[in-house]
Amino acid sequence: MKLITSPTSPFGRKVRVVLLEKKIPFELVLDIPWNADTQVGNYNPLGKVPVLVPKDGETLFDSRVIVEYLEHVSPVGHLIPQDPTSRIRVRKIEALADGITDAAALIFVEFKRPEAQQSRDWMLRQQTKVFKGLEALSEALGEGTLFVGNKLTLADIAAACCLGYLDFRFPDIKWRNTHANLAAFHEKVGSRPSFKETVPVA
Ligand code: GSF
Repeated sequence: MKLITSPTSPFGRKVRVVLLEKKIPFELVLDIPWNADTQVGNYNPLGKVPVLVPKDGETLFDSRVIVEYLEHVSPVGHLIPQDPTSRIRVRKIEALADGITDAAALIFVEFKRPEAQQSRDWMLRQQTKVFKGLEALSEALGEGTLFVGNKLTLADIAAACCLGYLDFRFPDIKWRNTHANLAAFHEKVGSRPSFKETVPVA
């Protein structure tokens, strides 16, 4: 199967980490959807990465649909628990982490527009989501070392990709100073080979 993503996409990173953790072989196709020569629109009408192209079967997007699919095709290293309560909790943490990432990505895109066209109100609105989201993420982790149970889950992967993205695009957000538990979590999960191999590069 082929994974189409950009080298910096936090959502693409989430899928790459899942593929690596589940030891599913894949071909990485790098495509930056903002570039004029992008082919992403041929696979996803929304023009966004990541996109998964299985050997046989339908092309899939977005990252949440892709990880659900990967969980079905490979029984190796389950990342979404079977038990409904834990499963919903994992997916909720994923939604929270993805939501923070989305808000941060929107700020980054807004920054790239000419200064006169940038909306301060819009950026502040997104910034509030990032800060409130981080508080909620920290509260959800509490004193634990992982988000749900004592085995790596999709919740941990999404959260670590989110924190890694903040480090990459917004090093001035000193989230480690305000959320020591997230710092310890990121240090531990980020040291896994799947995370080291997928660190975003500009
Ligand atoms: C978000 C994908 C996304 O925003 C998912 O896959 O989970 N909900 C989706 N992709 C961005 C790149 S990034 O920030 O990861 C993207 O492809 N943007 C191009 C555009 O035209 O918006």
